[in-house]
Amino acid sequence: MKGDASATDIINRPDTAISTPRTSSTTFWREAKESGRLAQTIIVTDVGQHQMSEAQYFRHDTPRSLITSGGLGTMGFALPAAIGAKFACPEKDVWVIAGDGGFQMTACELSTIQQEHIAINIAVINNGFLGMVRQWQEIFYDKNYECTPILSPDFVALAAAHGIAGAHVRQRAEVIPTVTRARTSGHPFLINFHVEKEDGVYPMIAPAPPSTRWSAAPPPTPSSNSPRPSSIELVHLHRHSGLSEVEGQNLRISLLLLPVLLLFVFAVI
Ligand SMILES: Cc1ncc(C[n+]2csc(CCOP(=O)(O)OP(=O)(O)O)c2C)c(N)n1
Ligand SMILES: [Mg+2]
Repeated sequence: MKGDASATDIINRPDTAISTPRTSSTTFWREAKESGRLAQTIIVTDVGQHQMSEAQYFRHDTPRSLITSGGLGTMGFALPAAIGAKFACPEKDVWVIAGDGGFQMTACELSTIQQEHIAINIAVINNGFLGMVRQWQEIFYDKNYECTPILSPDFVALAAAHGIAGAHVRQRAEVIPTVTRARTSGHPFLINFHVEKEDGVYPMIAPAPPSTRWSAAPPPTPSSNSPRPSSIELVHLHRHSGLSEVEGQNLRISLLLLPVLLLFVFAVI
């Protein structure tokens, strides 16, 4: 499964049995384009790997056609934001693209959708993980999958419990027909995309070293032979001396002014 996702030429690669977040995003875009609805499509994403896949593989040519909670975004954003988008632009096709984790944070809004007859389409990109965090655990924590595997309800059954139609998609070949079915239904529709579990989104930025480290002993004082401390080490020294960056700066200025002050005092005496 993992190897299957390593191919990056997803437009030309042969159709395989399993769908991935990337292939879903591309086929979403392709369906909208081929049906002539691309300029009339608004995508609203949640936060996570699916959000990155959408950003990379759904090509937005129309301004304001992507609503996303952005960096430091909040899981659960997509569904309520899509309701707002549909109210603002009732003539447009509004799609939610959410992860299985984030969707569960505001899934109660399915009631609002049904109550107010809001015909938005929902794509849950279901990888069985808090995928964005899982990817970090895979790469930086030796696959120690702590708290990231998640159990979800059957999202199609959940939608049905609200009176909303839905469908499962397990194979790439099913993506386009199901997306078309949802788009043309005229009612809210939920698609549960069962995608590859351990797909990754790249490029990603590795975590930087922390600017402060807790330590029992103060760091060694730099000698005249030792190289000039870096700005990060300077932050350490200030922190260990109990002074903030600004206080340290003020102290340095005061020490420079002290000899001038002493000279002035002696001159007066
Ligand atoms: C309310 C909230 N909690 C935690 C996070 C941190 N966070 C960012 S992405 C992510 C995982 C999202 O998982 P899922 O919704 O399944 O999307 P996937 O990454 O699997 O596509 C988490 C926990 C967040 N952004 N918002
Ligand atoms: Mg997920």
